[in-house]
Amino acid sequence: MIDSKKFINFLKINNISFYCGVPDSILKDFSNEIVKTKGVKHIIAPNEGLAISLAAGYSLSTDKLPCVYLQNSGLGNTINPISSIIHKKVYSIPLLLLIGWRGSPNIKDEPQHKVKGLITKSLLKLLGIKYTEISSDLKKIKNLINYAKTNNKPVAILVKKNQFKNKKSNIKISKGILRSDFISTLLNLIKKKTKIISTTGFTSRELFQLRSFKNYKLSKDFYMVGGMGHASSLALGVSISNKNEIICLDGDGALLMHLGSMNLIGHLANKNFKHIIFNNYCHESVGSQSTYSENINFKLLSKSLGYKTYFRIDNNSQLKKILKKFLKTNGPTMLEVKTKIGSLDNLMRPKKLIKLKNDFKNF
Ligand SMILES: Cc1ncc(C[n+]2csc(CCOP(=O)(O)OP(=O)(O)O)c2C)c(N)n1
Repeated sequence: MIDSKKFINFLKINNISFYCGVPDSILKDFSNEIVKTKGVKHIIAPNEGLAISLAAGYSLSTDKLPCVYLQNSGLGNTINPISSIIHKKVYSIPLLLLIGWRGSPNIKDEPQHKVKGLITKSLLKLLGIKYTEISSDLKKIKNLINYAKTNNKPVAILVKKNQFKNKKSNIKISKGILRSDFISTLLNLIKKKTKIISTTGFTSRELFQLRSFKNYKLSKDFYMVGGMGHASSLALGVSISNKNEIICLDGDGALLMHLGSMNLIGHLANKNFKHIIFNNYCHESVGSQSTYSENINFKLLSKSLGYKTYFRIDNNSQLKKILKKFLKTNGPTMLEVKTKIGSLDNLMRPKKLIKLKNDFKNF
């Protein structure tokens, strides 16, 4: 097992002191450790493509090697800036990628990770990125870093599950209501034919678990097990050609990942579209790293983009009253729910995805 603190020290010795990326559960300990490390610059980016561009800008202004960390599911977001800016045949900019390798062969994982896991190495090869798997043999990594510097090319280190030691991190104290309390109340109030599209991470897992255990039979859900940041666009696509009420359950991290979807919703969505944001100011599902969303005014943002109304729930005492009002409005409407950190115990994961899809379509 690799100790994140020692690994970051090793990178420091190799003159790497700029980090940016999108959080990942495999790299949780690593990113938490960077936050504690003095003398480094650390930026949590809204999506992996932007992290690449930030790092490229840093490299241009300092001539030092930046480190970009990401889950392999975010490799898709990096392909454009890597192939059209960073690549040896374009501007030839060196980067060190640290990639959490979900779905790596022979390790049990979810279907959405299996697909990307199997093609991760091939994708890196296609992009011309030399890589190695992390190990305690730091000489290999040192050689890779030197290769990036001398050839002005991106290189990558792949990290499988449980390769970084997982130290306990302090649980943040936060205000608001529990996501699961909100979902239970919502499931009791929605109409029979309402469709819910839920975002990646704990939101989909909690919705699935509450449906399964409490046997709420009304409505059918579509769980975005992958495709982080795409729930609202998928929901918009469903709503345009469907008369039923469509509710998108989103996270602040996921919404910020592809914020352009809000503009489309404001511009195009019909009155059946309702957008709920669980704002806990962090990526709770992968370790509660900040999303920098404390200062966003979702009221002004949603109104300026064409949403008709905006509601906010801060605590349990307001929950039912405001939720009922929100459900009665004509969309596109936004409801921001200040959500406190904490999720159901023994969280389940949506299974039998093709059946779930067919149920959703046929409902
Ligand atoms: C493209 C991509 N990047 C990173 C991840 C890893 N990931 C899964 S859930 C999640 C956090 C989502 O944050 P938010 O939307 O705020 O929801 P919360 O976890 O707080 O409920 C992240 C970063 C991913 N699944 N896909």
